[in-house]
Amino acid sequence: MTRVFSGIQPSGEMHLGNYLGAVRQWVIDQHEYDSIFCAVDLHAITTQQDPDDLRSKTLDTVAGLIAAGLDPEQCILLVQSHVHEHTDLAWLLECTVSFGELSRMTQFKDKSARQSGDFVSAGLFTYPALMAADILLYDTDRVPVGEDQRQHLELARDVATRFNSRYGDTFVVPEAAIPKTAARVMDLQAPHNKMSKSVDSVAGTVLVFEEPSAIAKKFKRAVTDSDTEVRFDPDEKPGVSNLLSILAACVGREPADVADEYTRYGDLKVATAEAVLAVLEPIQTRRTELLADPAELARLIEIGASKAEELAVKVMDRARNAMGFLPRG
Ligand code: AQP
Repeated sequence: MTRVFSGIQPSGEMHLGNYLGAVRQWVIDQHEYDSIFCAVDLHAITTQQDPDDLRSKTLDTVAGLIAAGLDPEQCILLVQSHVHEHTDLAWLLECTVSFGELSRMTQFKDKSARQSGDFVSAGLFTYPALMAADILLYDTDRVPVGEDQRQHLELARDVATRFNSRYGDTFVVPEAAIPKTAARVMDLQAPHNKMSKSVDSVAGTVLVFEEPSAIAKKFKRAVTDSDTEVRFDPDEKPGVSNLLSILAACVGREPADVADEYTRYGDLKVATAEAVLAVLEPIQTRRTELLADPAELARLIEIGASKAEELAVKVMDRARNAMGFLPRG
C-alpha cells in the first residue's frame, strides 16, 4: 500500500496556510493510504525556542491535528523527537548531501536573513537533511506538502537516489503531492509573502484556532489593490487572488470560477471570511475538548511513537548496513 508521510513544526500556532496547503489533505490521505504524520519538534529548534513554550506548542499541535480530523486509529501520529532514528538517519544523510545543495535552498536564505542578531544555527542550514531522513525513514511514497516544500522534497529525492546508487537499493524515492488550490496561501497584509508561523505578521496570518470575530476582521482588512476588478491573476493582483484561492479551496471550486461571482472587493472579503469560518469552527470546538483531557492526549502520543518506532528501526538498520557500519555483537 502507498505510504504517506508529512510533518508540521510546532514552532507556532497552526495557520490557515498549514491547514489548506497540507493538513486538510492529510485528513483525506489517512483513509486512502498507510499514513504517518508528525509534529516535527526537532525542526522547530532550528530557530531558538523557549523550552516551556516548545512543550506546550507541541502538545497544542498534536491536539490541533486531531481536531482537524487526524484519527490516531487510522494513521500514525507521532512527535518527531520520540523516535531517535530521525536524528540517527539525518546524520547519515548529512554526509550524503553536499554543502552546495544545501546552500541553494531558498528557505534557508529567507529564514537566515530574517534571524535577529547574527546567530544562524547550523541546524537551520542542515534542516533539509533531517527532513529527508523523516521521509526516507518510513519508506514513504507520497509526501503531501504545500508549495514551499517543493525544493526540499526534490532534495530528499536526490539524496535517496544518490544513496541508492552509492550503497545499493535502500530507500524508496518519494513523490511530492501538492494541492491544486491554496498550495501557497499568502499573508493577508503582504500578499507577496507566504503565510508563515515564523514571520511576525499578526494581521496577515489567520490562525486556525483564533476567535471567529478576529478572523473576520483580518479578512475585512486584507490588502487588495487600487483597481476594482475581481479577477484571478496572482502576478498582477496578488491580494485579490489570494482571497479567491482561499475561498475556492474552502468551497471546493476553482479560483477563476469563484471570481465571476463578485464585482466588489468588500463582498469577496465577507464571503471568504464566512467560508473559512464554516471550515474552521468545527475544528475549533473539537480542539477545546481534546485539550481538556491531557492524559488521553499523552496516551495517543505514546501509541504513535511505538508504532512509528517499529517501522523506523527496520529502515535505519537497512541504511546502516548498506553504508558499512559494523553490527553490534
Ligand atoms: N502559506 C502556506 N500555504 C500553503 N501551505 C503551507 N505550509 C506552510 N505554509 C503554507 C505547509 O504546511 C506544512 C507545515 O509547514 P511548516 O510547519 O513548516 O509551516 P510554516 O508555517 O511554514 O512554518 P515556518 O516556521 O514559518 O516555516 P518556514 O518559514 O520555514 O516555511 C508544510 O506542508 C508546508 O508546506
